[in-house]
Amino acid sequence: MKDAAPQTFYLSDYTPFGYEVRDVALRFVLSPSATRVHSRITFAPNPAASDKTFFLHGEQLKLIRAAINGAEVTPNITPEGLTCDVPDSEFVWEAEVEIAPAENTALEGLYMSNGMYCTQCEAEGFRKITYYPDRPDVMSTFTVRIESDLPIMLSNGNPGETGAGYAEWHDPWPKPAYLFALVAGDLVGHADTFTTKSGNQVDLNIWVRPGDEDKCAFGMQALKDSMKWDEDVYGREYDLNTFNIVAVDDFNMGAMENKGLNIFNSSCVLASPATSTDANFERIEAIIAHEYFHNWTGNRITCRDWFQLCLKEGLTVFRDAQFTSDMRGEAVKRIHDVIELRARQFPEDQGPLSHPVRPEQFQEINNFYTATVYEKGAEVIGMLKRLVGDDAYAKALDLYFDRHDGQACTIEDWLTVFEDATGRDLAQFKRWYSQSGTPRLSVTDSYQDGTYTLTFKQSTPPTPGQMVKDPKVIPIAVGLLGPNGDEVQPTVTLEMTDAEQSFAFDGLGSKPIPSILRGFSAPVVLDRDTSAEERAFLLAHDTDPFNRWEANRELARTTLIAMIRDDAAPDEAWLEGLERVITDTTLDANYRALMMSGPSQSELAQTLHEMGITPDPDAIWTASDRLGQTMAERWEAHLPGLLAESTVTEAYRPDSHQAGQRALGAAVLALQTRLDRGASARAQFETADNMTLQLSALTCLVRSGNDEEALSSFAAQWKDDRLVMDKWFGMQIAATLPDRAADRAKALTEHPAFDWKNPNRFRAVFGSLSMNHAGFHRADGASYDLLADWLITLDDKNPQTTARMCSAFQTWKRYDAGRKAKMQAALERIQGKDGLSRDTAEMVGRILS
Ligand code: 0A1
Ligand code: ZN
Repeated sequence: MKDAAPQTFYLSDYTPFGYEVRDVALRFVLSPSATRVHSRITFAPNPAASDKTFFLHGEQLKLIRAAINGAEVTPNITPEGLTCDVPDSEFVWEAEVEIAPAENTALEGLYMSNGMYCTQCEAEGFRKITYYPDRPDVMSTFTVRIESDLPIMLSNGNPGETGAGYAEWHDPWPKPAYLFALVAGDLVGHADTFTTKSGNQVDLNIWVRPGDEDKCAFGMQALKDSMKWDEDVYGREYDLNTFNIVAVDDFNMGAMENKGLNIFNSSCVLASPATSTDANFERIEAIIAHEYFHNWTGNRITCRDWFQLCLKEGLTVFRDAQFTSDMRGEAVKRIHDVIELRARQFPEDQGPLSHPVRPEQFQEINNFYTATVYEKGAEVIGMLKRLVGDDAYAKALDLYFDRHDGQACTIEDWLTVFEDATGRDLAQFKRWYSQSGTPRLSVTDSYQDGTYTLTFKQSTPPTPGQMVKDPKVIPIAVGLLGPNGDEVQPTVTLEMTDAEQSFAFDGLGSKPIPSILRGFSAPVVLDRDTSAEERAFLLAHDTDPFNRWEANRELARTTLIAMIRDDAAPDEAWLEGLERVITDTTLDANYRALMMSGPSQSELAQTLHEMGITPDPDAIWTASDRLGQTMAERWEAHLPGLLAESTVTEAYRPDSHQAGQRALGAAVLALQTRLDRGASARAQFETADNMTLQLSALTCLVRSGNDEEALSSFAAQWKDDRLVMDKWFGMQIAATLPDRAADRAKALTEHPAFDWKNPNRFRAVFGSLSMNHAGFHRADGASYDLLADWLITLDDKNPQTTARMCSAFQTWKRYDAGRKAKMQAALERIQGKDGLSRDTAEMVGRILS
């Protein structure tokens, strides 16, 4: 109900809870529409708190009874929770509540998915299960008893007694309620074991619906690799005798790190060569690692309050990126991450949703699980590591674990650890956590008498609520190349702290060519007036693989912008340089594939916007298409050879070597399809024995517009596999010609398999529509209207997913007046909906502001 003004929460208002929780015992008697939850909680006054109000969160609960020290009490109940008079020394609170998991479509709290009971408590879902101080700084041990006639009943911690119709669990590690989990269903387990470095044997299990057993082996290996990696690299060992993963089909996010019982969106754990692409395998491996790594960075050390979300998420994303880098190669991982950062975080940071890595206010915390908190949060840690060096980073992390194990911490605690471990003052560095916006870094150079000087200027444009920005500490990794391509200055990290600052390099024989921001050493936009020759030189010679790729990307971007603005021809010299790279068989295939992929259409829109130019989605599409056609025609003679070279002859393996070959093959096939009217793609589609090849061929056919037959045969083959059908729904919208996207999406919403309450299916259709840049921005506003209609429908059932998907409109202000007005009208229509959720209201309000 959209009644009173929604409450805003502020970081500066933090106060500790008046009571400590000594122990929690829960008993669940499961039933779809009337589950009973009995709680028995020992509270004691918290000596560190002055406010002794006894407030327990609780939403949508039916209180059956409550007692204190065995005597019945009648608390004062509001829609948000309850208050009650309590003794001033330790006491036992008991409550019995009733909830209806089958009616819970928001997928927060205890809900049902295909007959299975499942929970999602982060951030504030536990309050929909029972009355509790649902805040991360209240930590306790939990004992759980589940009663039902389902064969598998799981909760956190170690298994206890099990008998007919019940199972007990005990988690000895104090945790906040957001890490609570319960699962019950008819599940099959894929079991294994892992022996920790100190010799403890851990039972591992991946629990899935019957029929999915053959899709667990990869996830299990990823889990074991993650456990070993965290021991080897961070010295962190697992701390229970059981570790369970459960796959669930209805889930709002990717996965959740509940202590000892990780719950995964099935799309993020189930994998098989026939049904998953190489990209799926890599993502699954990374998410399994991410959730596992949370055991230390998130669970053992958690957040004091939700403003500190980046404390666990930034660090855990950073750790999972290190893991993927070790498993699959550093350069390619870094390039992938930067592409993602620019595609998702930069638009957020430069638009109406911009917020600091550590936000200082929110209405609905679920709206802050963002690319800024996660990915920019990880970039901030990468910068910190680069500034202090690897050894100091390792020392600081050891100190962090020693000092804060078992605590709920803040960013101040985190930075103090680094200050204590290194003697550095991080006061200025802390601005990365408090100031939003993407800094712009401009650079000029000069050379005289053997001294080369780089002069940098930094500035950050204003963002909502933050008009003035102070200079940040920016680590700028730089190397210098001599005219013959030799590296005359290996990578050094310049530490920029002022608004404008110069750095000199002495003793050079001639003017060098600089390679700046190597490895993308800071999340900034680098402005440098560089000649195409210099970029071409870096494309040919840079010893830093990231910057070599970046030089190519810049050349592609410059060419595309000239094509868009002036209808120019693609740059010949660049295409020649790129041809040398893609035909260089000494280079990694993955890397060559990345070189072949130019900036996406939305990235070009972003660049134009940064240049102060209104992006025209149709012109961007036309230029991108024309460039593809030029490449295809120009490289026609190379394509068959490249296709042959990228053909994998061994049995399918989802490793980076084979994945690289297939990625190169897909890039080449896209060009070949432009020349042979889809003959090669059709042949590959028909003979493919793995999803990567099948889907890349189908994508080419969809892009060519000649796809009806292939789409129906794919659907006929995979109609019973929901995860593959998500791909089918999504790819035919994402890859189709722009003028067909909205109609296709509309038609697919009428397909019998369009189960819109399932977030994966909803996202497959509408996430893909918003990714088809020119299709989403169809000038008549058809896509905007369709998305708005469906967001209005979904909001009643699932506010969280609705709110997240509103971000498709976050860039509305950058477009022309016609499109802008249509997007504004769509947003206002959502905003005007009766009974709009708090989640969606906050998002739309911020986007429109
Ligand atoms: N902590 C999880 C992500 C997550 C966040 C919120 C959720 O429900 C609102 C679910 C999952 C992670 O970082 O993986
Ligand atoms: Zn996480």
